[in-house]
Amino acid sequence: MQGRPNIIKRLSLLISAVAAVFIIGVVVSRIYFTTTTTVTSSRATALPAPTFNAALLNVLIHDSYYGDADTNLTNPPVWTVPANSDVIVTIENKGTLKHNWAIVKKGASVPAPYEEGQAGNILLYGVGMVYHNSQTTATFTAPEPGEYMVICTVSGHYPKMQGRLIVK
Ligand SMILES: [Cu+2]
Repeated sequence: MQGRPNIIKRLSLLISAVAAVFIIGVVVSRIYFTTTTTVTSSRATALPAPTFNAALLNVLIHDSYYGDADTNLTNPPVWTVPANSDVIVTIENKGTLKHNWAIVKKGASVPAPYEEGQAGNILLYGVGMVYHNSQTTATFTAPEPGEYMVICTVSGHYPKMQGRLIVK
């Protein structure tokens, strides 16, 4: 029975220690929060501006040519983008047929007329099919500087349907 008062004594000591820590914590946090409200932004350092070199391209499609006139064969439309840019291309198909916009690898020869899927390895990038009366947006990284042929890969649309992409 002699240990009992000891335990009570220790418990009360422990409780008062916890209470003291709690009270000190409240006081310290009050001081801390009231004094930190006056912090100024003079030490904020400016971050370097993000480098995102975006280029926008708008491509208009009719049956079956790019741009405003059915003269792609003699006067192909030219789209120019800066080197090392992230190109956001928006393609609007105002025709009644499906079309697309595909970049041909530099130096590759395109069979004329081109049949869909033919010589598939000649293509560098394609936006996929754009159906009639619809619009699609795609992104690609500009290939190395130079001039590229752009074709519609729907069977028989090339060579009537073509343009040029210039990266410089
Ligand atoms: Cu087409």
